[in-house]
Amino acid sequence: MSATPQFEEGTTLDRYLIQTMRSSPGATGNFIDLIQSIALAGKLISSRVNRAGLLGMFGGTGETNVQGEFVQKLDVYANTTFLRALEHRGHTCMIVSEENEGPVQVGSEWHSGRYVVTVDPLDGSSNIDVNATIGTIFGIFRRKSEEGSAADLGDVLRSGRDLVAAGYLIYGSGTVMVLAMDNGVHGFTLDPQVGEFFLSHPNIRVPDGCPIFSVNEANASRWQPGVTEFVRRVKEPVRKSSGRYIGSLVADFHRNLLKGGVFLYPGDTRNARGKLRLLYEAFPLAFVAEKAGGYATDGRVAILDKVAETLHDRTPLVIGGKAIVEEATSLMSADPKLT
Ligand code: AHM
Ligand code: MG
Repeated sequence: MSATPQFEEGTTLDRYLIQTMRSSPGATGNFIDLIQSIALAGKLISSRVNRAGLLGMFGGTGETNVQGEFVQKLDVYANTTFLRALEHRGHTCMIVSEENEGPVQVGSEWHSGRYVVTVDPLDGSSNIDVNATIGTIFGIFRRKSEEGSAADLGDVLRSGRDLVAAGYLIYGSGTVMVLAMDNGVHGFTLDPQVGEFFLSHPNIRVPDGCPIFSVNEANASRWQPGVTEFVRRVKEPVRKSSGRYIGSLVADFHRNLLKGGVFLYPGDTRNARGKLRLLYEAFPLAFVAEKAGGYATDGRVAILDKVAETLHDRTPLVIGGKAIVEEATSLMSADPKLT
């Protein structure tokens, strides 16, 4: 995917994709189909989220997922909707979802499809019942194995540097799809009356400085010294930083992407690898951050340089503006390794 022309606000997502891929040698249209399928899933999930209270979609199913977390009714709806939207167009061979223990087979024995998609179908789902902002996070790899043969775990257990695109949908006061590719990061807002995404945030760049820091301070007693020292520093009055934490990664990340700052969910003495998942939370958002001029680490190394070992690996995450993430990383990397 090579450099694209500048896009005017109001450009539809479809027009943006067609113009972008026109300048990409060897493009077959598969990638456009895939993004359109993700956008369709986003429209369906957004509509259901907006009517959740009326449709009796608040609350849990009474079950727990592979992570041992309570499954919400909307988690199930979002996962099923996302998988169905991607199933039938022949662009995807395998999907790895937070809600499924194993990789999800797409099409006939994973033989067709050029892309592998990782997804957190409904991130921040503990916020559903209180009408706070939630989202869908996705990452896209081009398969390593040959098209026409069965996809395998080697197509997804790989470095974050192999991502070809990533992004998220945020269901807040409006629904926005943020899409990152080699040509940068662009945001598209859904006009629910027209049923179309329009370019509303062209060429997003993370602002400098640290106007906002986001961390769950309830975990502070279990932090390592580097984390404690970093948070002490960002709270110094001279920094003029504000603390904001929703507990919904998409919402916390999106705000800091637009306004500047840092989000961290470090490992601690109870959870050495923190809470967030590598393949479908940290990798995609790290890709977005880097394409927008920001950065993401696990407190030691760049998130995108890590290699997934299992489908549901967890990782500490520090993400946001480049300088502030580097500052946190230099303090945190002096901490002894947690096991
Ligand atoms: P989820 O994918 O099951 O919703 O869990 C991940 C969420 C993130 O969105 C958020 O950053 C984090 O959990 C909040 O965790 P905590 O409540 O420990 O602060
Ligand atoms: Mg999540």
